[in-house]
Amino acid sequence: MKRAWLVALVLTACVDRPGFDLASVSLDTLGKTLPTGFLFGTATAAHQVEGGNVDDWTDFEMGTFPDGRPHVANGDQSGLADDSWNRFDEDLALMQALGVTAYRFSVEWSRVEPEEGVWNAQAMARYREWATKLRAAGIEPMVTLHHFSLPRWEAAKGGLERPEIADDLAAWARRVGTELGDVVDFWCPINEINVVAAEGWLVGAFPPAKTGDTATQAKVMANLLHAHAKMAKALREVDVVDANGDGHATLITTAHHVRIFQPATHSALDTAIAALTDDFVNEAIPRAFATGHIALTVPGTIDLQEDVPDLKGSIDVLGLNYYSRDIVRADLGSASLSTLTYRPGRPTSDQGWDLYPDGLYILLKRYGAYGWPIVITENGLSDREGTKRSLFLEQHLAALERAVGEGVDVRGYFHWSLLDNFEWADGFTPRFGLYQVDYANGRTRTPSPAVATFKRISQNLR
Ligand code: GCO
Repeated sequence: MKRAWLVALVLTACVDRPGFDLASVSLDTLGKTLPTGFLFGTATAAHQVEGGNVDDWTDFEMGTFPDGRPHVANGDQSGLADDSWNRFDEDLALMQALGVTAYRFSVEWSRVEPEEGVWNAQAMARYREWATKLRAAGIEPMVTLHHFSLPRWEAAKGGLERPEIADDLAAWARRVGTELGDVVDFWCPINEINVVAAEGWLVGAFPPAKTGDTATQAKVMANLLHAHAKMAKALREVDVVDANGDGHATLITTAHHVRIFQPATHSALDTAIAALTDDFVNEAIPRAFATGHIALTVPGTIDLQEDVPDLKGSIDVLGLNYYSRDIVRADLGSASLSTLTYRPGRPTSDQGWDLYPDGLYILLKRYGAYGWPIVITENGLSDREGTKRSLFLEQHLAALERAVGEGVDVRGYFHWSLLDNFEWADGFTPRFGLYQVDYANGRTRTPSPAVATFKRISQNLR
């Protein structure tokens, strides 16, 4: 017993170990050892910033849970959001002031295909204009094709629960790839397969707001993995123009949400459930990309096995979205088998998320072993006052640079986000922007202190 306790302690200590000395992070040198051409950018998603979108989220935002609570905190609706649809030039100028070399944004399916088979050429032309302007400004566009929202007509057919969603998303990818392929090389077919399934079918915080339906949660993940494989194939077929001349007409990534999971106690049960959670959330998806076999298992609740040979080789780059760490307490009565908490006394974001830069280092070292080049497709925090973002940025970049120094092939970092925006079920309260948006006053954009930090780091990059 005593020995087991000691082993657990040592293991936990290992997980915690690579603490780094903050004093050693210097803005004079931060980023200087990153590879030439490192993509240093920001990320957004259409429904969160554009404004004026009409999709399944629009309907969800107007709804309530059975107990009367609004689906979105404070009854917020995305509405005009940041009005970025009409302010691209202004936002591009903000990016230039930051010194970004890349920008990840999503193309909103409901805008371009508002009714099934009915295409809005003007909307597509606007996205084309954006990609063209970005490229002219020396900013590499990365385009996401599904970032949580679906056209109403697609949701009405059954949305992500239907296996046919894979073919519909592939047709969508084919269309966008055909239209934008000569100005876009870098594609992210689907954002956060694990999150969209968990929030929609386990937690119930996203449409269709189902809870504890782990069987459908797994099915949705599998449908989206099928979709990814088909979307990647379609993009590679239609996008044959190498827009930036780097030898790749297409680079396919994903935006995989990863977290650090640590057991709340040294008990065998907490330890086992933390390991299981880690495997399901963090590993199952990259493993499917690596092997062409989907294996989603949670003892007693989920058992889904499928061969999808086309998944193997369907990413060129592994994109990771990293935000925080969870402390896992076994809770065998709940559908996820666990309750997630945060360690007390830690620095946190406004939403209480543990700010844990070492986690980025740990995960980069781990995912580097798969052999794909890695891009951090999202990393950020809610910080309304703008007092923590600079340090957050410095610490996470230092963690990344340390992993690169130890041989991990990391090609880029995208900060979430360029602007404050509509944070899904949490509405407009959390503020993720490098630029703060004043929603009561013309949606004016004001630089947070981290803008200077970002710019400083960008000047260190080659
Ligand atoms: C996600 C999304 C983003 C979020 C961001 C902050 O991870 O949920 O990709 O749309 O806004 O992560 O929570």
